[in-house]
Amino acid sequence: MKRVAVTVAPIALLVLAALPLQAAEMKDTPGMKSGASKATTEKAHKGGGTVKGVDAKAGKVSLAHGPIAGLNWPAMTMDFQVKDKAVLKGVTPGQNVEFEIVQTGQSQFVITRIAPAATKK
Ligand SMILES: [Cu+2]
Repeated sequence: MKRVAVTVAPIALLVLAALPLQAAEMKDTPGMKSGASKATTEKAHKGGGTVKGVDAKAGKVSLAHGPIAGLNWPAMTMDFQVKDKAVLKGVTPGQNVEFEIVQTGQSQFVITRIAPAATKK
């Protein structure tokens, strides 16, 4: 019994010693950045769509958005609350936009950034 314990311990130490090294490697790898913040609820999900309506006073925008992979959302039209009403400045119905959504609670989302899509003028 004792022999088993003695042989297992050094292996466990080796594994523990290797973990910080792996973490450091991942940090330096380009393209791993988004994966690093996956666990946080503050992660911003990027989407694109068309503005259907704007309520600047209420800080709301209605968007016909495309699928949002990060949230497993299909394309749909829905209303969003914006985090800061200032981001709605210059946003008008009919505009093609790119935006970022952050989840603030269960089934609660706010738009943190919305701007005209970088396409045709
Ligand atoms: Cu939606």
